[in-house]
Amino acid sequence: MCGSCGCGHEEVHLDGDALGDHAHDHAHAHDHAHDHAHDHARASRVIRVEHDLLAKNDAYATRNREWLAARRIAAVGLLASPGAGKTTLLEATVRRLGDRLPLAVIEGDPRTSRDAERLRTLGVPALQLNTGRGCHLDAHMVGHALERLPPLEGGLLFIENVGNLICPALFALGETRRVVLLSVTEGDDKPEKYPEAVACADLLVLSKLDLLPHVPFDPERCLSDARRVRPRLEALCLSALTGDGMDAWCDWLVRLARAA
Ligand SMILES: Nc1nc2c(ncn2[C@@H]2O[C@H](COP(=O)(O)OP(=O)(O)OP(=O)(O)O)[C@@H](O)[C@H]2O)c(=O)[nH]1
Ligand SMILES: [Zn+2]
Ligand SMILES: [Zn+2]
Ligand SMILES: [Zn+2]
Repeated sequence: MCGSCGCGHEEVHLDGDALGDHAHDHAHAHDHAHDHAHDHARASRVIRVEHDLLAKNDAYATRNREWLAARRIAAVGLLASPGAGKTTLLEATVRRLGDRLPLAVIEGDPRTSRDAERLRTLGVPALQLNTGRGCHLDAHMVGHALERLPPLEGGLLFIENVGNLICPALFALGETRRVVLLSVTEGDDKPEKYPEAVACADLLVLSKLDLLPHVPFDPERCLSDARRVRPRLEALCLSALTGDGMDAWCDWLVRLARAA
């Protein structure tokens, strides 16, 4: 995880503003040490730092969860490898649900605002977090983004994590539900290789279903491997491109928003 992989938070930006040494006038008062593990000399110290880092993150995640619950906002965290189709799925979702529910998006990418811009083009409020060399969003960054959200009572917030199936799995963001996306072009062995990504998910989405005839990918194998990691994991197959499976996805989202 990032305590040992060395990915830093010094370069984090929210819609272009540096978060690294910002003033502390935000709602969720916190100290701003921005812990990092620089001491790799002893494994026990690294483990302790990782533990502290995750405990601190969990505290921020709890605050985010409470903030969202107080406003009846259902937040959906999207976790997947780079290019799995997260933003394309969000674009297709906004086209289908934009008239039915208040929607907003927090985008996470190392660089660029491209994903947020793609969604803003569709008229949905979208904030862009840039993590620089950091390989995941954390609850503190997301807390700052929440403060900039327009009113979203009773609506749905999507949080697209940085494309990565490892570190994002460890950092709760305060989401109501987590969705892991695996595209059929990635190979059906990902649940076995990345069990943490499956273990932290409430729903598995197999994306790019339209490409299934062209690639060796066994959905049954993928699903049964995933359910060995997380028994009774819900799953959907869809193509954001053709619209196949999008109704079931949107129904799942609407049910979630109604329950918030
Ligand atoms: N055939 C097909 N291509 C898709 C589908 N969804 C996304 N793509 C393509 O996959 C590529 C990556 O899509 P994105 O939505 O940008 O992927 P992402 O997961 O948001 O990528 P990052 O944010 O960079 O991690 C693009 O070329 C999309 O057009 C799909 O359902 N079918
Ligand atoms: Zn990392
Ligand atoms: Zn802060
Ligand atoms: Zn994206």
